[in-house]
Amino acid sequence: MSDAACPDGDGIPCLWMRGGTSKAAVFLARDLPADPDARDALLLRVMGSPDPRQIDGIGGGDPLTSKVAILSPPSRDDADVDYLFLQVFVDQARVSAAQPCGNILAAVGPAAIERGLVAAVPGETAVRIHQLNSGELALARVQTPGGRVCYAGAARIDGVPGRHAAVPLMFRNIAGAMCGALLPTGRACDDIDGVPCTLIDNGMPVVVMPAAAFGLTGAEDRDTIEAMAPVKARIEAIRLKAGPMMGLGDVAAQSVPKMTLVSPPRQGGAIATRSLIPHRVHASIGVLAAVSVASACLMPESPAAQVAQLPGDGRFRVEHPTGAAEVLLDIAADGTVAGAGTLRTARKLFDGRVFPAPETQDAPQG
Ligand code: NQM
Repeated sequence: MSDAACPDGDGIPCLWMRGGTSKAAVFLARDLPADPDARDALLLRVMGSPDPRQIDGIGGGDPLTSKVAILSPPSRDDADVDYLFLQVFVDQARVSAAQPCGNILAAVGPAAIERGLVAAVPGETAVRIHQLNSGELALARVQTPGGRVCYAGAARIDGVPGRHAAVPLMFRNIAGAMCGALLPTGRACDDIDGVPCTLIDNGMPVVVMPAAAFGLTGAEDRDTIEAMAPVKARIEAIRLKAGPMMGLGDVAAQSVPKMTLVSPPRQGGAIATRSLIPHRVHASIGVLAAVSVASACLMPESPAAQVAQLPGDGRFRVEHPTGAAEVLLDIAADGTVAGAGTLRTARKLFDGRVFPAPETQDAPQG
């Protein structure tokens, strides 16, 4: 080794957090490059992308564990913190801000308190989160006995072992958050390639389709659907047509819309789902995706309504491959969804400094 300084550097302050059924690296905006291209290039090296195993980074080789949350002081008066969500693709050199993430949202309140952006009050701290991806506000309630974040608790969510402190999340005005309208085509059912689809955005752009249209029962597990290349190719062809119809433009390189197959509930819930996000099968379902699917259940022409068992109290248990996610819909007198809520848990997994892989000119290995 020569006498030249080693380029490893001092690392970047980073919190590694579980939010709901996902994991993310949480940063303060001031610790990252302000230029989005430089920031995204750095985040690819942090996560270890592109590489199916993300072996030289902290991503887990799965879209659900290759996520980033960037926090900054609030840019509007009615918020306590700004939250930008970024999906770092696993096997492509791509970072997308085109979707929000309701699971990682559960980690934002605790992280904002940990990093001193929000002052905790003894007992419970309400954190108003400005989701920069959609422009909407969410309210998180964080357990803060003695003025410190407490992650231990008795709440249980499907897809996460054990019990943890509850982080209730409330959403308002999320209809059309990413597409401009709840039903961007103006219809509750569109035919794409012979498949009845609901193109809906109640916080997350989702295409809702009957599992039966693909010869599936809707009870298949994640690996089974992952292995069905012809089914996945048909679903992707529908997605590429749905994107422009939803006002999202060419979605070939985007992580939205999500593609959700629905079938009758089997565990006493409202509906059963299997979601492609959009190329891998979700181990559960995204929070905001579950809100969109539950909202579709209320539309008689939707394939969701054809198989759903509507709850009497607005509590929709949206079944998924590892259990069910409960979504509370606040249904207005005219039948529209005025707001939504859900319960998540979150945990601080690691607080330290992350060391991005060096920049390389080498082509990624296959
Ligand atoms: O829909 C995964 C997740 C998500 C998104 C995805 C999410 C949501 O489960 O609100 O949380 O759909 O890519 O983390």
